[in-house]
Amino acid sequence: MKETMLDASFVQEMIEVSSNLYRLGWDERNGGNISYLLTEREVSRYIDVSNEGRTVPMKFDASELAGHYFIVTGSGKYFKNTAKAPSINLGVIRIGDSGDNYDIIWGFEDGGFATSELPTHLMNHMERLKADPDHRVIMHCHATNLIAMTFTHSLEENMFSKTLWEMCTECIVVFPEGVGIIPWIVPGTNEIGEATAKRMKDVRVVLWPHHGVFGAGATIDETFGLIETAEKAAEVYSIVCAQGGKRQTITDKQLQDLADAFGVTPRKGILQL
Ligand code: 2HA
Ligand code: ZN
Repeated sequence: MKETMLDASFVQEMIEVSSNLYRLGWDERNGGNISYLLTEREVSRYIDVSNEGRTVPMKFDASELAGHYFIVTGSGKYFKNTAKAPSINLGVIRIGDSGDNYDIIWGFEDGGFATSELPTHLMNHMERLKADPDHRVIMHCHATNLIAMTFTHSLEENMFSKTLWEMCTECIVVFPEGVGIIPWIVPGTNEIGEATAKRMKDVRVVLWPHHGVFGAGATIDETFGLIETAEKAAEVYSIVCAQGGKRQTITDKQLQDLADAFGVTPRKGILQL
């Protein structure tokens, strides 16, 4: 029997990760969105890519990504429902040659569209592809403790990054470049996309204060793992504060020793040695 799109590993990965994000409480209601860059070869194994599909206009210039394929979560769709109705909650899109529209070539079967955060996703993909030729995934979620920290902690990036590094030994190894933080901006806009993409030039985790987090990576697993690690550090921070604050910590010298042992370079200006 011919394989269908539902057999594709990238569809299965999207289902698994949306279910995990929901189960962890980071994507309530229609919260969160994911986009995953695919090759034409991966897509054409399951469907005829010469079909134009439904064309949807976009209000920004994505011509750098013309002809690129992505599997994306749907606007207004609930991660809770992805596993039971993948072809309604997910879609495969191809960016049009003019860069100001996309074709839906699979999915969104109820007439739906790609995520409302598509501007941020595509702008982030453009930046991350320049920084990392293996880049493929952008993931947004409402990670609870990271959001909470944006109310109680300084929003200065170096201070925020340092606190996360201190909360779990693995953090500096997983995100040695630290985190980016943009100002509060209305979601779904080109403006928030531009601000996020600007930070994505040199970091793979960007916080949206009082809203959530964006992560970037080469695979779904790696990107999820990155967000999971930052959120775990934020969870430890919440518990440390609830227990009355730090009495001891990982020192700057120990953080540098960790970086040396794992061959990573911490963002300059954070460790005071
Ligand atoms: O898709 O998370 O930021 C819903 C959101 C918007
Ligand atoms: Zn959101």
